[in-house]
Amino acid sequence: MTDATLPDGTTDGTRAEPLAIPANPPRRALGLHRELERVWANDPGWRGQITAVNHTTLGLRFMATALVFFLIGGVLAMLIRAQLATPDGAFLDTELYNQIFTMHGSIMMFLFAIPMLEGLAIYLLPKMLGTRDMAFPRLTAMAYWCYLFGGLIMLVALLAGVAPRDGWFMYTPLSGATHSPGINADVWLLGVTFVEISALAAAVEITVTILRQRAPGMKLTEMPLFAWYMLGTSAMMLVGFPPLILASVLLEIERAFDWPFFEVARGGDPLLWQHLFWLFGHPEVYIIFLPAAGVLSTLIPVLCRTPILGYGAIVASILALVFLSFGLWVHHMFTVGIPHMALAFFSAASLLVAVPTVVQVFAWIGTMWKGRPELVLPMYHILGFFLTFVMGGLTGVMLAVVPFNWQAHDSAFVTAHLHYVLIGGFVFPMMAAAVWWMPLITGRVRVRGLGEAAFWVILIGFHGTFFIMHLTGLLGMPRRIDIYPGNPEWVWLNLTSSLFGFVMTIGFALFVLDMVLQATMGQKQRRDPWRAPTLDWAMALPAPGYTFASIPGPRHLERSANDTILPLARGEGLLPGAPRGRREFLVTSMAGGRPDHVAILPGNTALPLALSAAIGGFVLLMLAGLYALTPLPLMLVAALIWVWGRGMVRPVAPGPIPVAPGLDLPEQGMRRRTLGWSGSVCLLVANGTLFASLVFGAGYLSVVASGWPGPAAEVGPEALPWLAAAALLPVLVFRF
Ligand code: HEM
Ligand SMILES: [Cu+2]
Repeated sequence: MTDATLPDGTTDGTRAEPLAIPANPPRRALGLHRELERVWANDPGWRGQITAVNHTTLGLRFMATALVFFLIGGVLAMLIRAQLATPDGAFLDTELYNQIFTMHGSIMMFLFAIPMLEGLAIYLLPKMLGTRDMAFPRLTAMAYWCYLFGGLIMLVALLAGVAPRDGWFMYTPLSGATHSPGINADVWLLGVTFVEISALAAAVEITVTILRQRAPGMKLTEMPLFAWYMLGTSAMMLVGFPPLILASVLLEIERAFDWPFFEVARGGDPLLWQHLFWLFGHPEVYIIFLPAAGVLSTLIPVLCRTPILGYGAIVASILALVFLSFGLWVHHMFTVGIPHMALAFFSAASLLVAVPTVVQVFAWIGTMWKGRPELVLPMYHILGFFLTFVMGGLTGVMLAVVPFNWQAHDSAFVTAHLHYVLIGGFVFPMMAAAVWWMPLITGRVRVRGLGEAAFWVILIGFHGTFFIMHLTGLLGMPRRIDIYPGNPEWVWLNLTSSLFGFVMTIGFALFVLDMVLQATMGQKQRRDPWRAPTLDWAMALPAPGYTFASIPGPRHLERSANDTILPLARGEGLLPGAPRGRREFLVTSMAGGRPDHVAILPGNTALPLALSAAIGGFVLLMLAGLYALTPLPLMLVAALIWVWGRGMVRPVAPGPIPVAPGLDLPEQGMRRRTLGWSGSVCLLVANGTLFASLVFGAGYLSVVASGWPGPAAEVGPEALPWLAAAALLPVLVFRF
């Protein structure tokens, strides 16, 4: 086992002095570019569509697909507003209306917001951190296909009229087999869980890339704030998604095999679903908010030409939000008959979470105050965020107060609140991000005018639509009703709200048009238009798939992005080019960012697509009720995982690899704490949370459910060990 030998003879992680790594001799940039393109490019033609594993391609795919789902969710929203424009509704019957609002909410939360932030992180993080790709490119590709297939299954169900219809949070007993016959609810349970495989995979990727692949010399405490936000987000995903995956599996087993987890009469309890759902659901809103806040913390200092105020305080508030948001879930259940002590605790905790959020808001305002804000389009969207999100936050504080919550629960006031925080806290920052990074993606700049007009139309349309819904809610209008013939006091308000809804839709259409025009006809631009300091701009535009011709070293981190483009393109950084014809990048130590070893990545492959398709086969057989056939795709999954594992075993090149003058590093085969090791730790955390949720469920039912433990299920205890053994089989095959 050889340790990394640094030019000063020290080994990694033992010295605090700044890392001094000499530059590599400069080479012809074009030669380097060609060498790297040969190794990193996607396969040509349609093959490239199915075998690509590169983060630039996949990040863009995630974002483009999420945008399409946003537009579909927006059309459903317009159908909702059209229906609510008049008391007797328009053309939707109750069944269809229920399917439409359930799908609107589910699409926006699971198929738009989460994949959009994953796509942004996958596209940006390697560029911002100074590495060439995400830690596990094949996993990124599998995540994308699982997302796409899961989303398509739900979309086809909507078009076939069998979409879920029990609301985006699918409360039992409504979503149980008795009250929700047919496959509608199963589409949600299996479709959303399919998509969540993608989210967990992305969370593992993001965590490991941030902790193990930063440019040499980039300490954890000095990394771009966007990386801190994404680290907090991915940690929350690893812990927050398993409770919902477990709940969905339990409800699907109850619906398919009649095991009573949520049925009171047979020892279950419907509130168990609510606890497990909101243990995921509340953290999810911060999983959506944090990346958006990360965008603001990245753009505001650049647009104000001054360093951000309170880097440390912002990092502390991110960590506080990560922890606090797992202690609030009951504020979604204040009306279900919770003991007053618990109500008081969760109400106080829900008020408390405003503190770390406000710390960030004041840091941004303070930065704008001490800087010279430039009023360009991204700043418009940032100001739109401030106005809308702060209003949403304030109604959130109102809803955290139990007596008010008891009045407003399940009313249009709550719908208004959630749109103020989701559209204000996520969509506006994402629009700012789109305008900001479009030049990096396309190598083209936009023409002023259309985007600015779109902003104003969206802002006015949004507040016209949703501010009024606070009022209809306070006037007693419940959410999720398709007609309201007996309430004349809601008529004008709803009509006005719907008209503004269409105004907002026109605004979003203009925004998308502006982006399409920029991508197709915008003026070509080779350099960063914002004069930003972060590494994501230290490359020629549009960003190449391999990102850096040589990995930025400590000297490059101290200079502005524009000044480092050429030295890096000429190979003066570390590990220049691809002399061994392999996809290589550096793995660095977790805290100090000291170079540790060279990782070698797999190339283009269709394996991720095959694996996702096999999982999709299992989902479709479950939906069709062909349970006896389901072991077939599962065996295929196990076989493909085995092939995947085989692909990770590589011959070890003799001796360390030269990455810079006087600095040779071992490759991954000679290291124990590889990226794979870090990835397994992340998976163990998610697994541990899944198990903890199971223990929570058993504990909850044994304490609360009157009929627990209920009559023995058909599949008695004697079968369980065999089932567990069967579940272990893929792991054992993979391990050995
Ligand atoms: C594009 C403009 C949008 C409009 C006009 C809109 C409109 C609406 C309306 C009127 C409802 C209430 C349906 C009802 O209770 O009967 C609703 C529900 C909902 N919306 Fe939106 N929405 C929009 C965008 C979004 C976005 C961007 C998100 C999330 C990122 C979102 C998430 C939700 C959720 C979670 C629900 C609850 C669904 C349920 O009750 O099951 N919406 N939306
Ligand atoms: Cu909440």
